[in-house]
Amino acid sequence: MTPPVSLALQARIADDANRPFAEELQAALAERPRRISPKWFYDAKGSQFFDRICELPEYYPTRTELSILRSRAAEIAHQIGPDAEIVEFGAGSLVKIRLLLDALQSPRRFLPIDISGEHLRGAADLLRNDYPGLEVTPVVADYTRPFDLPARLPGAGRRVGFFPGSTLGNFAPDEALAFLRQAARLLRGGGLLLGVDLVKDPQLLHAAYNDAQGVTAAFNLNLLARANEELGTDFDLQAFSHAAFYNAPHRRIEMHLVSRREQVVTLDGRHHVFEEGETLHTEYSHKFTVDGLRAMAARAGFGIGPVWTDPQRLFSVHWLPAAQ
Ligand code: AVI
Repeated sequence: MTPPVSLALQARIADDANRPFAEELQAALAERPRRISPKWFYDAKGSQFFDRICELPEYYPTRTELSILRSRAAEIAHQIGPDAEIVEFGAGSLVKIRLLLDALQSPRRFLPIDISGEHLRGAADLLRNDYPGLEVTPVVADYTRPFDLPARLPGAGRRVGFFPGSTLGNFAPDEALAFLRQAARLLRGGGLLLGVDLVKDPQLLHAAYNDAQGVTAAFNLNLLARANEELGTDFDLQAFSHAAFYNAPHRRIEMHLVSRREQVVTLDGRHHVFEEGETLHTEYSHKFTVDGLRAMAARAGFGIGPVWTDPQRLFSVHWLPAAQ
């Protein structure tokens, strides 16, 4: 016999894997203004949408950062030095880490950190095959919370963090500072290679988050589809629309899901009323100035190293030495 929907639903929410998402969404729907962490974008479908975003003509950050890493690889490798241990925050783009590894002199170890063990294992296996001399040590952890790294390898060079893609911009300012403070502690005596998007013409920014093909809209709305699938919510996807705009005083793109009409959404038996025009805020994407980023890094305990940008100064890659 098929169990009643409410029982099936309770079973799904009670499922340990779904509980953190259910708890955070419940809290987000109850607060005003409503805000949920962008980390919930990245289920398998969301990650595919993000890969497509990175290829869009309007979305300049990925290709611009890649061009900087390619053209400045030798200078970056010089800062890092030989026999380094590279710590990547997030099991990110294999293209970017390969660019770095290919430029480095005898890198000793690669430590990707990700909350998803599955994601990590995939990234680790692919790299092990192609870099036989490199030790790959995946670390399953939420890098936005306190955690520790395995002890350094005897005789290894600097421990260097790699945080590309302007993911730092997705944190709220206090979260970004907390992340940098933790990175400075973990990378003592080494440094952080950090890619961040720069403040620019708001029209360019607007286009990057409102692409003509609607991929960013689908990425945003997928959060609701994921909730329906995993948590049994009853979001009507037709009744919400994607909104992304540049908030100039805060130097950030804000993404929201806007209710197109008055409606009620139910999660685990709790009803949440959306008025027409009410939003669920899903993402910040902060844009930085070089000086602003350096000031924040200094507050977190980093020194100031070289910064590399593209000729149009769309994006920046920073070398931030970490004190001993
Ligand atoms: C992952 N992150 C840096 C992207 C960004 O630009 O903030 C996520 C994204 N959101 C919409 N488009 C891309």
